Amino acid sequence: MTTRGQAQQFDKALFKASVEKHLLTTYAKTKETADARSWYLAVGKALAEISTGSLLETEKHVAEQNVRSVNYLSLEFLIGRLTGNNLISMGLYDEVSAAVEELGLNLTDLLEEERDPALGNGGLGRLAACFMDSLAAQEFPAVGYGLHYEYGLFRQSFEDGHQVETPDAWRGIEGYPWEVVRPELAQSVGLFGHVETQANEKGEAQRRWVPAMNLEGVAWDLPIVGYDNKSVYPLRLWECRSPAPFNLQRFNDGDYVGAQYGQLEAGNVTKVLYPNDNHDQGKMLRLMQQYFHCACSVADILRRHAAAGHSIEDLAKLETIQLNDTHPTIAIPELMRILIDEHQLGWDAAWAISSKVFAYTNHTLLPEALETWSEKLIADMLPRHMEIIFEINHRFMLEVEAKWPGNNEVKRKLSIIQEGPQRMVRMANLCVVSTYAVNGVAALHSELVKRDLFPEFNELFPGRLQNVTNGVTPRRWLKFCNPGLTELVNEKVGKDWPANLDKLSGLAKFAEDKAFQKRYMAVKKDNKQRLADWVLDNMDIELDTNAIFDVQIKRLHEYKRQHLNLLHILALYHRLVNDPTFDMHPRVFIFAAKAAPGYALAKDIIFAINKVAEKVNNDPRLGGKLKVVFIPDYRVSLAEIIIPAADVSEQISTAGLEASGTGNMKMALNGALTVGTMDGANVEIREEVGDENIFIFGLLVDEVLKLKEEGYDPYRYYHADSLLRAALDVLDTDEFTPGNPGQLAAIRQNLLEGGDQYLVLADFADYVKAQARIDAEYRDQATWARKAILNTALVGKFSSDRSIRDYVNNIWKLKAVKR
Ligand code: AZC
Repeated sequence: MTTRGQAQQFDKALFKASVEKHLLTTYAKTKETADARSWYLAVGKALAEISTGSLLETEKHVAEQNVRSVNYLSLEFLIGRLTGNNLISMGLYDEVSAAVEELGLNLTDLLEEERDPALGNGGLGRLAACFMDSLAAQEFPAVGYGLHYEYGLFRQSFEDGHQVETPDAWRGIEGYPWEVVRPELAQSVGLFGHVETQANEKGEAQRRWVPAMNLEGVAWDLPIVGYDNKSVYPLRLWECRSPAPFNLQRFNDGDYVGAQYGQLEAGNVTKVLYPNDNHDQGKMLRLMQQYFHCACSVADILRRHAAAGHSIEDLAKLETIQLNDTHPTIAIPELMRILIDEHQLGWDAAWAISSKVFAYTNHTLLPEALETWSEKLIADMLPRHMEIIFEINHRFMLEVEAKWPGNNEVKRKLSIIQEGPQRMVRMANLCVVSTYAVNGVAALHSELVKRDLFPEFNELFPGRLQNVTNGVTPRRWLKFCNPGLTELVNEKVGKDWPANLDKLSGLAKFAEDKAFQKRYMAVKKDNKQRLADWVLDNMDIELDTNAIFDVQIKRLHEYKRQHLNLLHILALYHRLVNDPTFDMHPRVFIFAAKAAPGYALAKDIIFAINKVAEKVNNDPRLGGKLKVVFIPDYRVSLAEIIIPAADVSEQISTAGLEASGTGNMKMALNGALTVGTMDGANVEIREEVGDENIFIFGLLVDEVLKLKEEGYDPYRYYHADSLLRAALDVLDTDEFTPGNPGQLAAIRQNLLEGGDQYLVLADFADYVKAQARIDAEYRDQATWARKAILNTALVGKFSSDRSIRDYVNNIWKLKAVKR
């Protein structure tokens, strides 16, 4: 087979020499003193030598083509381990495996030495990583811009069932072998201070920001290696270094600065990733992170643009900036400031450029995740930006007045500034007003964005609000993580599906083929064994691979309803213990999830699942039919083991609240059947795989709204359903916390007295029914195999390559640059 990509130039002897050189000179180890970690580091460095070379060549090549690029701005990139994935993209997996074997090493073991770079919280950050992978795979010119956090998402362990958080120093002492520092790209970032008016060269009044202090932004590049091609794009992460010595004169001019500086000293701006998913906390240091990220990134984009010889007037022709949620919104006034104050463009000329540069992706309808910043905070930290935001809003309000004359209600609703005792800046409104495209992340979500979140904006700016359904990279989420299935698929549909996932549909014709069903299920069994081995080694729990592996892996959040899953487990437990006529196929319920450290109920739910697990896993009355496993420290590398082993994929959010979901796509691709609500991308997964091959339950979006409007009463369901009552009431006893009744009562209390905001009780009965269908259908292995195969075959749409093509064709308008 002829290999393309990086593999062409690979020379095994040279590579081995490079590994040995790095072992000695970079990591100061001899072959005798080297441990597995130093070998992994040396292999990583040797590979990074290749990718860094390609990165610089790609950068040069793209700049010479005078083509349009996308700049993906995100506070989070949850990339996961790079070594295995990059080997696959470089086409070097087998070659390097052979090379390290000659050095007396095992590649699989070496890969385990890599610590996940966990520079994101959940779906939004992982999506950014899949998108970078798909941009590089299809060679659409792109730069990813993020932050170089010293500590990624906290590491999670359990102490007596409670979540404990510890810092995640992902780079270790030696640093991360794949990254390379780019000192020549450093940027200076101002903060605080005041705004002056000066006369410019033409004698006009010109506003100018005089920051009170400056931060230094240092660029680190991680290579995003194009699959089976020679392009490598940068993921450029900004590290904040201690600011240059303080300007005492300015310090003495304004006393408020001193106060701010004290806070800054407390921590470097890029010290740590904020651990909130779908929740906005409004902390000053977070705003500083956001501005620091945007200022460095915008400056770097303008630097590239100028270095390629382009004029500022052509910026929107050559660059587009995608805002991953509102976290990088401050990039908008930052670009306006630079255009007006530094390039001395008039407002209209600046706006004409800026409003054609930015596009915005909305990832959530949850009100607690929609960012607002206090006007005062922005005005203190970024006084010129606040002026610009006011001006954008002023002009926008004139547009609203023209469209709806005299309608103050609509003005209040749409205004970027939210009035109140404390005026707040609504970042989502600023985005919708200032961008040329706004997209939701699944068809249903995008409809709700138009219908419920931004209906007037949709009227005012027809066509601006769009949909791009999310996707996942098939390289990491099938080829890399599931070698068994990959081999089977290669045999049936050929080897080019990782670059064209629609090819998987060729599997459908084997869905009824008994021999193929057997082989497909044997692969699943092997993957379940791999997970069972991991669980035995790390948690000392034995799992039966004949059981149904039922998986819910995602951040812990009430709207995702891990507690609905728990109530079902409690119902099964109740029936197994109390109803001699009840039988079920053995099932293992697998959870993995981190809870935001400040989210008390989410932590209560983790504790409850852990306590229930302790009891049921050791209860002889259950005859081994029920096991519950909460795997600690959920991360990308764990997902890579869990997902291929899943039989059932739990996607059970309250309808209307999960914008898309992407774990649902990964599990369907790996042959798990979804039990899910009509929410997010579940709706489109059902469309693709067919209603017979998915277990849909629960209230629809409009039924949820109607029920809430009518006045939802959780007690109605509690009184009407004895199984539900049993499941809830046991939480008030000491069944799972012997001697300590009431330790799990917060969940029951929240659902009953607390009003059950997420309608867990309303969906319980239908969920139990869907689960019973799963139990029945799994017993017929041929039927189950057929359905699982069809899931793999029919989810080609959910490749992030397709998502990126949707962005490219409908929003960014890029052309591929093939190297
Ligand atoms: C998530 C959504 O909750 C999830 O449904 C979606 O699949 C994912 O984004 C990618 O689009 N949102 C977040 O992680 N965070 C925020 C702030 O929305």
